Amino acid sequence: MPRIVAARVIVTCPGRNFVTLRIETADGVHGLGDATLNGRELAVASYLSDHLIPCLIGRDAHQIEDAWQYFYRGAYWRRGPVGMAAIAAIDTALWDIKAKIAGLPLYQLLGGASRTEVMVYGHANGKTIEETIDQARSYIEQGYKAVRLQSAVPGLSSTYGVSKDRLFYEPADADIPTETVWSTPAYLRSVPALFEAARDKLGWAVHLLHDVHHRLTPIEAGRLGKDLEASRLFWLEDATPAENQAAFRLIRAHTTTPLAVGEVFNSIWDCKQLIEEQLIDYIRTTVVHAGGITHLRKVAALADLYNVRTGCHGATDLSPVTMAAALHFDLSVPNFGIQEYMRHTAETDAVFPHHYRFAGGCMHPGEAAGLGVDIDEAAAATFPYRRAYLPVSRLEDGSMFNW
Ligand code: CS2
Ligand code: MG
Repeated sequence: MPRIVAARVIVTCPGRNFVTLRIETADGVHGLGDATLNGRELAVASYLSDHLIPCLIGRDAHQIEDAWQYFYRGAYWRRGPVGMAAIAAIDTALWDIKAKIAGLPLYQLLGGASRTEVMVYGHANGKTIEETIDQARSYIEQGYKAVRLQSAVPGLSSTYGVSKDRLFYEPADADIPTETVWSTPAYLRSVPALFEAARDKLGWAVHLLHDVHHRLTPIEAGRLGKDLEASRLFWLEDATPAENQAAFRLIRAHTTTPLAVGEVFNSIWDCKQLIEEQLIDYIRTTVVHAGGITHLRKVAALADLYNVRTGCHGATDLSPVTMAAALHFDLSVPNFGIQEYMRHTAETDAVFPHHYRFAGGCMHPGEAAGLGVDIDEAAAATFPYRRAYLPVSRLEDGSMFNW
């Protein structure tokens, strides 16, 4: 049996922080898992190094499900973003090892390919509606079939999803959280015009998406969904904070605009009601934040029973290890919807050489054994950790709000 003899956590910051777990077996096969939690990276690094790795050494690397159950039930304190990201990293690394030993690309161990390629969406954003649409046009020219649109809200000094840099959007931008100001009325006035103009300029063939990023009340979300119905969005994401899953009943009662939720979820329990009551259309849970491939497959299987499709999160704060694992999952899962793809920087790609490729609006994980991604530890060491927080958001009267 492939006994685990070593495991270590690699923290690197090629433009942004990433936390990677590397597990090695007695016969020299190694696997990688992403453990990055944006703004709280060192918490997961410690959870792995100080608490889980001592229990990993000596285990049979083939026993993936048992490892998952051991670290989930064995913690006593279950669920939560830190612990589940740590479990996710172990799970992903063990799947990488198992596939390498089998000499197969991971998707072959997940049931084989259910499609030839994975449709992805890119992020178009701008300071004006025109700038946003121009950037969307450039994505369409690159072959993207789906584009997310985020435009600056007039009157606000900054808006979620609108980057300073043209292509790489990284919100974790300061070593003490940046304070941003939010106005829901101004936002609600601006979004319908963005999508009316987008359909007018870009036509109806391209899938258009939008991320509300947890900013509305349920009734405001119902109103926005109704206002956007004529623009036929592919999805409206994170319309309202989802701790109260029942809140989506109200949104569902007011609009047929498809709803996507789940990037901040870390277990099936966070989305069980949303799925079983068909309150959403896409589940956004990801490999790195929802307990790894083993748990994500269970979320997808539940979703499949209720006509909910996958739409895995794929922002720049999820490392190329997650991107690779997600693409193997996406290629195989029966109820695939779409995959988010925010390109990493060249320095990140240099630290994480990988086989996945983009072409014609779609991606494929490649045919290398395992995940098809590695980490160049010498390159990683040249980018030391640098504390960086996501911003916080306040209303104009100073009340704390949702970023
Ligand atoms: C966003 C994320 O891509 C998305 O849908 O919600 O970029 C999110 O803001 C970041 O992952 C937070 O770290
Ligand atoms: Mg989002």
